[in-house]
Amino acid sequence: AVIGVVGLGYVGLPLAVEKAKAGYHVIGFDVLAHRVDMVNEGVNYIGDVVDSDLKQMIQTGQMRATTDYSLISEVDAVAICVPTPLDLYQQPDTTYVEASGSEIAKYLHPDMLIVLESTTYPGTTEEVLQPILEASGLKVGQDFYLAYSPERVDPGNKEFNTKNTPKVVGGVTKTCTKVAASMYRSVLEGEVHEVSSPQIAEMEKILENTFRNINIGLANEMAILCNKMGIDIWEVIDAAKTKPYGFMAFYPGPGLGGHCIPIDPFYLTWKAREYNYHTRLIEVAGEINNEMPSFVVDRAMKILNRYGTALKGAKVAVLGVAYKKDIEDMRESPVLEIVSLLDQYGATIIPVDPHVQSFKAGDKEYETVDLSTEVLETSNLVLLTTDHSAFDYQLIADHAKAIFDTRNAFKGITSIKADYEKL
Ligand code: SAJ
Repeated sequence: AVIGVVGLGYVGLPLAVEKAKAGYHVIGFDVLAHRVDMVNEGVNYIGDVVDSDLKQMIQTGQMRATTDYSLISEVDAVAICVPTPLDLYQQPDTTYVEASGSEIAKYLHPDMLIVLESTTYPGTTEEVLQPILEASGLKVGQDFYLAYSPERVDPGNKEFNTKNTPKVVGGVTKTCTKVAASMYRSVLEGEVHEVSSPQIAEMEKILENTFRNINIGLANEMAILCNKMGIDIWEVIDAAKTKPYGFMAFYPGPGLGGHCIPIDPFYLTWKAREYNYHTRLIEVAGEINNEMPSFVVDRAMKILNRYGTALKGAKVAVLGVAYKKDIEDMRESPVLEIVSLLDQYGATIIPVDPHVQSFKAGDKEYETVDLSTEVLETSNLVLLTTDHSAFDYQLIADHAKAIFDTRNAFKGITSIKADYEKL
């Protein structure tokens, strides 16, 4: 059978490789020609999330990519893995889903399966995608099958990947659910959990990520309070972790990054308004998480003041700009806001990140530099914002003047010469 994957990004590319490895012929679709070219050269531009087998899948002809959506007519099933961002007004932007749906509708044929994988508000599959597909004249559940199945890619996770992570599938009709579930069972190793509608599957994904967002917000609020009370929040969390049931550790940090956790809950907030409901918990957690960058800069200012050094003119080494450890993704990274704030205060920023070459923060471009004793010794303050494994924490501890650690990254380091403080 031939499977199509629309959208060759963080979700689509690994999924396409897994489907090809399972023996399907895979056609990857993307509107970005340079991405299509890179896939057809076996070049993986998504980092560790994509299995190294991409090149082999291309060489054996098992997988190929194209910008020509008319090839949808050749596929038996298609997974839509396009972005579902929030627009400028914090409203869900489903234009990519709609555009993909319109393209697919042009080439929709009997018995075809379409699965939406993009994280979105409950109702999208049936209210937005289904009408676009049925405009073809084909009827869902009879002529073609439509389901929703959320992606659960966790960048940097060495244990769980596209293949072994359990998958939830909800079809518009029972037949749709069955057809979709059997397609996933033929590709994935993990459990395929069938639910009674796309809305259940859409909502469970939002619950997963909202759960993380709110609990990170709790950890951040506790960190702010513990700082005022002179209590080590990290020791508190490690102690709470000894409870073997009913507690799950989340940690404070410099803010909430990534293209999912900070964004997905606001899909629910937006939809809830339709029912005149105000998702207060989500909004308050969002306020707390969004406050962390300025909290970090405020703490940095206080440390520098101990040396009579104003932020203005201070040299601040910012260690780690990716949104979380050991990945190169910068999307929504809270460090971008921290860098922009430091710049506004007139600090000189020395960005260090082995996974990121250059980035834009505020309206300025930055090039990262390598970590060196020179960088450490000439900086007034070292801000540890992303706890990459590649950093030599002992070197930093020995050569930095002052360190503000937002990730408890030095927990393994016993001797720290620098003036050390953590979140
Ligand atoms: N963070 C904290 N404290 C924590 C955990 C995370 O500050 O205790 C921060 C991270 O530094 C990062 C942000 O939150 O900036 C999000 O990190 P994350 O690990 O929750 O998530 P993502 O966005 O890389 O991927 C998550 C997946 N991760 C986990 O569940 C661990 C998974 O929830 C989803 O598959 C994915 O979002 C998605 O695509 O929805």
